[in-house]
Amino acid sequence: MTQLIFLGPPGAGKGTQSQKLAQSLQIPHISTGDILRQAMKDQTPLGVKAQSYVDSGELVPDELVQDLVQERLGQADAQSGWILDGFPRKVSQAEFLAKLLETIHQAGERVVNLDVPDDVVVARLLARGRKDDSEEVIRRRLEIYRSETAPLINYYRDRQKLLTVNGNQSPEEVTDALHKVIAF
Ligand code: B4P
Repeated sequence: MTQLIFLGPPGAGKGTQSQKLAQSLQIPHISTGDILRQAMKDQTPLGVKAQSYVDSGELVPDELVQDLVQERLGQADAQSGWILDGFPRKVSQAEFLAKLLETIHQAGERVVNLDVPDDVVVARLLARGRKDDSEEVIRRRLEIYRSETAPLINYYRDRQKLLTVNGNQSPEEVTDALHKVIAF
């Protein structure tokens, strides 16, 4: 069963690559960012609560994303594998996920870290121009990445779950490199 977590700074290519890989492996692509954006668009209670955090580049409170991940991983199509894109984003979320996977007897997750320098991700996000891709918000998201998310690299390395891929190449080259590392 393939269980993959994508890690990397905003704009590293997590969404781009994890979506493609999920399609080729025929397993669900679970993006907390996409789920939150859809909820905001539909103005659901989750979306209303998440809006100000996402717009300013802050992380949405743990309980909100943890609940949605727990619910999604419990669905029928996630019982034979999944790719998590954007979760966990901090150590408390990683600890929550570890406990959850233990409870549902799915403990074989591996973590792909997409490595891309700051100047490259800023250029990519400015070119994309999503609502939360203004220069000020991108700067805040990078700060939060460094303080909250980057510690997960050591967290998963210490647990022998970490695979690293150079994300600073063309999307096709990143895809090839990804297929190679997950084949082992
Ligand atoms: P996300 O949707 O996860 O936003 P992201 O990190 O910017 O996405 P990603 O890294 O996938 O972008 P991609 O590279 O695909 O989160 C948005 C917000 O939601 C967060 O700021 C937070 O508020 C909230 N949130 C989400 N999860 C949360 C959690 N667990 N806890 C709390 N809050 C949470 O795309 C970037 C651009 O680069 C694209 O235009 C793409 O075409 C381009 N690109 C990709 N690969 C490339 C390559 N190899 N070369 C050139 N360009 C490339």
